[in-house]
Amino acid sequence: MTAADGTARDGGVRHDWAAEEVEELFALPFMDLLFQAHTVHRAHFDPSRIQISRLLSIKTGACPEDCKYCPQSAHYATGLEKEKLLQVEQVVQAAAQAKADGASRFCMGAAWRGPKGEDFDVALAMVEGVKALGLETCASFGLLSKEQAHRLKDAGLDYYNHNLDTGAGHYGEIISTRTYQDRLDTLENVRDAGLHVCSGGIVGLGEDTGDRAEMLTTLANMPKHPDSVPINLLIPTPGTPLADSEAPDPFDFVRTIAVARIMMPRSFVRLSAGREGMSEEMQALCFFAGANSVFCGERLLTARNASPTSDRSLFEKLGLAPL
Ligand code: SAM
Ligand code: DTB
Ligand code: SF4
Repeated sequence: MTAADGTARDGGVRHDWAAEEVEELFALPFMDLLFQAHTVHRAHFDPSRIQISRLLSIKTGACPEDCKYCPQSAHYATGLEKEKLLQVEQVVQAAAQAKADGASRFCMGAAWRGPKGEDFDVALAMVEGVKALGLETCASFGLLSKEQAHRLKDAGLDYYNHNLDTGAGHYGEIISTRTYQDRLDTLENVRDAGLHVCSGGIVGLGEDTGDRAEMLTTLANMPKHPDSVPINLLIPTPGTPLADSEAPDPFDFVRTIAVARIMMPRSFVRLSAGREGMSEEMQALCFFAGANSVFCGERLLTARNASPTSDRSLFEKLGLAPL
């Protein structure tokens, strides 16, 4: 929709961000940026509630893709024990436990370029089984065709996670086995099938502020903002090309959350991978900046997550309750 001032808005939500304007947000004095982000956050959300998802790797390791950050890529010797596709009952059991632990959404990830053959039928049965427990369902299975997106929707899938990972200009430094356009096409297929979109990226891939601004601009200028925007902090994994990459400045990470919140005011912004190594104060700053979703549970897909005990204690101290 085009507003009277010529900008593309939908009920106050913009889809016409210019990269320079976004870089200006990143360049604001830290306190001004946080104040603005928190104000936007309060206008759209109860700042004391967070959405909690639980992850499970349904198929681990031996992935044909060469994403330079990933412990599961077959291109790098990360020492990860690869596993066959789990059985439907194992996944449904894990989902029931996640529900008992307070998760509202169960996200199944697979180390695939995209789903294929019989494995896809099994994955569809997993979605059906998890949905039947009354949980929201999410899948992260890689590239999807239009038909696959529709089949997932029909099986009861609510959300599909597929990240842009970084800005288009930096992308070629990180992945060579699939293009940026492949990712955008998958997101279009997901959106067109009526699934909720979960898409974000990683901070710490050697990108600069311009690359971060470019990624957020691409996300916010989509026909509809992703419902969920995961911002991952790189978990450096020995054996991957990014194992020794320099950790980003923590305040730059918080800035990325804040800018995402301002640009996509109605989306859930997820403080995603990397919480395990973050202080409580750093996490609190991220929540203040507008993050209102996390993954809980001992593990993410293969990496350790913040422990459930430390999460319980942190959420209590901050007065944060699950949605
Ligand atoms: N194979 C599917 C794909 O790539 O779409 C789904 C699983 S993949 C592990 C999902 C996302 O996890 C990636 O897009 C990336 O953003 C994130 N991720 C993977 N390894 C990571 C790491 N070491 N640190 C932070 N995020 C990571
Ligand atoms: C997302 O953005 N982060 C999650 C989920 N989507 C699938 C995955 C994080 C993976 C971290 C590394 C690992 O556990 O292997
Ligand atoms: Fe495979 Fe996904 Fe890891 Fe890339 S991020 S190597 S596609 S599991």
